Amino acid sequence: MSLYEQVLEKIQNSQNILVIGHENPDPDAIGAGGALLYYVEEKFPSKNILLANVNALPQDLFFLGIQKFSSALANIDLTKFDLIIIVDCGELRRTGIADKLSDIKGKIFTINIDHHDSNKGFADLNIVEIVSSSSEIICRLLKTGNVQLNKKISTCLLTGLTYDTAYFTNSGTTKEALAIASELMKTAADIRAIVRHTLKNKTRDTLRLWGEVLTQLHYNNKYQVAVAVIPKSTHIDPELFNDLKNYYLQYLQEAKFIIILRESDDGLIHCSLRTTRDNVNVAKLAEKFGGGGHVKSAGFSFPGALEKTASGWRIK
Ligand SMILES: [Mn+2]
Repeated sequence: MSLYEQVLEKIQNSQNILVIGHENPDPDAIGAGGALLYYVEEKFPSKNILLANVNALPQDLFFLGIQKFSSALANIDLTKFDLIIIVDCGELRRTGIADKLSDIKGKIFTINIDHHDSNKGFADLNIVEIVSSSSEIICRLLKTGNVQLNKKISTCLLTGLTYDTAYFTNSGTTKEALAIASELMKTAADIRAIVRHTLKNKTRDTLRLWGEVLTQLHYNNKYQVAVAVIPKSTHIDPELFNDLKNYYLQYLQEAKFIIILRESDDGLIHCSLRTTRDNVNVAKLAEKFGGGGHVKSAGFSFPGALEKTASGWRIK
């Protein structure tokens, strides 16, 4: 039996299913999780299924219409479930409840569905494929089960695929990803709603914040790296910051890779690394500092604060 068939069989044989995405969920975590949720709700109405996260559902994704969502994952009693499916998490800690999940190991069956290179397979059953998005994997899973995709499921999946390929511009934009996008369009995925709600949804304040960050962009000639700094005082919503690092800063032609340093309220500096170059692997750099991610998109965090100096910023 293939891994896909095993996942489908586990779902069929479970009554209470919990689907978890990574903290600060992005459209792929919610899209992949949401598609699973809709599939189970429609195919098995008598089962209980919940999509849960340690953070809130981003407003940009309300248009997906997901109702069975809880942002109280940290307080949920995991022993009430007989199957836990973790989507789009490169490492267990990305769930935000790694300790709780370690406690139930061997007691409750876990499935890990993900597309991050760094994923070492932390669950009882692991489907890790280095493809455009977790949504692409869920799409293949549902096709294996001959699931008739409808508008809700297709829109969820295309949301994840579109977002993780940076709207079909990054290296995840393979012929397979485009073929799946085309199939999802045939099953009524609402690409116009996806673009309107997740891309063309910026406010004047957002553009001004981006302007501030871009104005202070540093460039290091020796390493050909561009560094953007987002101090705590910017009060930038992490969601607004995602677009900046995933799209706009990558338009920079001269940089081998970009670094975004974001200071957060918890005394940490979050360092995001992005590259569009074929010969640069930012995951390796992130791993050196205890982080991880993809070859082209990775990150790590460390304790510290940003201090403004006459010539720019320094880390305290
Ligand atoms: Mn993803």
